[in-house]
Amino acid sequence: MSVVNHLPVDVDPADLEHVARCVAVLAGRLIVDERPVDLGVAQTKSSRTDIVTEMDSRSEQLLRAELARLRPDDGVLGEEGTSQAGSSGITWVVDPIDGTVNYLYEIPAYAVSVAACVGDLADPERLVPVAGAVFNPVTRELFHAYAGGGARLSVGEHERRLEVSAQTDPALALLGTGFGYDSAKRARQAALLTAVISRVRDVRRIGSAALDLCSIAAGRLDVYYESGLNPWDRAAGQLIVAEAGGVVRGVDAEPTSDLVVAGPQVLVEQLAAWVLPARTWIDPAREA
Ligand code: LIP
Repeated sequence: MSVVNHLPVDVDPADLEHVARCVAVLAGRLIVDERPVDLGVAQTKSSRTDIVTEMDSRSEQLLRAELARLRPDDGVLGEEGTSQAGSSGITWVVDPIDGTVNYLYEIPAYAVSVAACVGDLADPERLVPVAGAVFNPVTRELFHAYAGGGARLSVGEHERRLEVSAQTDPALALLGTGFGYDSAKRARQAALLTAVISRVRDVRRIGSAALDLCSIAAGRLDVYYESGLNPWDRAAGQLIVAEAGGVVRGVDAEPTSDLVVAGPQVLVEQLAAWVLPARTWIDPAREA
């Protein structure tokens, strides 16, 4: 059954996409235009390398305020701590700066990711996106989609429809992946990559899951996998891949923090067949 059937009756996903685009661009401009010259690390989270800057917090505050103004009955879940239930059946899942380490190092590969989702806020892993936008404020590329409406890339006045890669041969596939903030887990993720790297064309580590997924939707990467992603890292991007004709799965049918694999069906199934048996490398606690 299409996700559109889960939408509250009075909600048009195209309207939600419009809101996602507007607030993503607003927050994107903020993090570029108001970046302090001496930007530093404001605090750390799960490890010394899992950082938050003052602009992550300011971007999330702006997103929360704009969403409250435009959609007062909706809920919001944000990376920097916002978790607010709504009464409308729609929950916004936002990453105020996806690729925060790139932002700190001024590597122009970071984005604001905003997704309108249906589902239960108490079970964030299973929130289902119905509209979303990912904005890279440096390239000014705005990736966006709503359920059933297709995926697009807008840059200024120009807009084009997105379609995933037509590549079917894994040996010619450009693979995207990423690593977590826990050093022991990174070592296991690297071990897993050694089992895959000789079977693909080459590997790219962009540093933003939202931009990785949008690169899949645009055919700039052929296939992608990563473990350890949070709902805000992937919500908008996974809808944009699906609306560009790709598939996004996890260990089972649905993507979760355990694993996300995205791309054209053929490559996703092949990559999953390589990655899943190696799951114990990712998390020794898990049965193979
Ligand atoms: C990042 C993800 C990236 C992953 C990083 C980090 P953040 O999100 O987008 O794919 O490899 O470890 O999780 O922390 O910049 O929002």
